[in-house]
Amino acid sequence: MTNSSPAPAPVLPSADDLAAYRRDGFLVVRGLIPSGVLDAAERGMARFYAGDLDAPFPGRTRYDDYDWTPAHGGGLRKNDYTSRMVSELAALVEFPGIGAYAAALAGADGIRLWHDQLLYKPAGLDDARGNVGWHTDRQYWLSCASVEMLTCWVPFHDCDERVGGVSFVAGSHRWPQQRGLDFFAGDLAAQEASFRPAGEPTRKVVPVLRRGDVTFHHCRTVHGSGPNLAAEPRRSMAVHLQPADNHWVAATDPAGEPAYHRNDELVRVVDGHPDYADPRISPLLWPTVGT
Ligand SMILES: O=C(O)CCC(=O)C(=O)O
Repeated sequence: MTNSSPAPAPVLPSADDLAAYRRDGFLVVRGLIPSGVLDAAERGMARFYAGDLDAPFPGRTRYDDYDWTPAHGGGLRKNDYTSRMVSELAALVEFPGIGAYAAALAGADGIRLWHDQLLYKPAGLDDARGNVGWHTDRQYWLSCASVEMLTCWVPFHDCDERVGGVSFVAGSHRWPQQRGLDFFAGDLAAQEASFRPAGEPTRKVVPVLRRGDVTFHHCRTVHGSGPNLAAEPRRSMAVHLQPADNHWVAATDPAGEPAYHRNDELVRVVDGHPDYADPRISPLLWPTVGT
């Protein structure tokens, strides 16, 4: 006879949470991630920067085209797919509470990882080098059939505006897609002049988060973040998520070019198209095996 007790049932959104997510395009969830998972993620982040990888990533080197490398110096560090290389970061993105909560918000039967983004904002940077420009995630995911993709943003510590926490434009997931949005644009104030539809107020919210809290945001929600004025670097992981039935579609970007995502080159090809259900890149996070 084994002594193991079943894993606790994951926390799920209440009816009020679902209504708030649908109204605002983002939601704060308190206490979702246990401190042990965050402690391990901190170690995993340090191991990634030290080049201490558990697995060479299929189809790419440690750094990708848009990734931070030491040659970029002291600005924002953004590194994608790190959970496929470092086990502690895999444990964070695969923490069942994330996938279960996301499935409920997206109204999906299952949730797969789309990809992760490890983000490090150096301390005391009061210029644009640490900023994340206003953008939507959807603008980078046009080859995805699903318009209910979402992101769980996980800070590894307490986080607020002073630390350069993420700012969400409430209700912007219902706006038509705007021009002038760009993750890599540093001048947030200049961007703001262009992305707001005529007559729409801009209500920016930077949630105050305690360690263990996360936010979820819809893929069409405009968001960005300002400088980290605190004494410690801001450390976090964006876990980008897809409903399990998401699949590749032929689409064009605003410039009329075929829509492309880096996943298209990394996942296996099935019937001549990228398979966004390739478990090496996009494992099923919810339901977990045995659920
Ligand atoms: O970490 C940030 O400031 C921005 C993160 C982001 O763009 C995202 O989670 O989609």
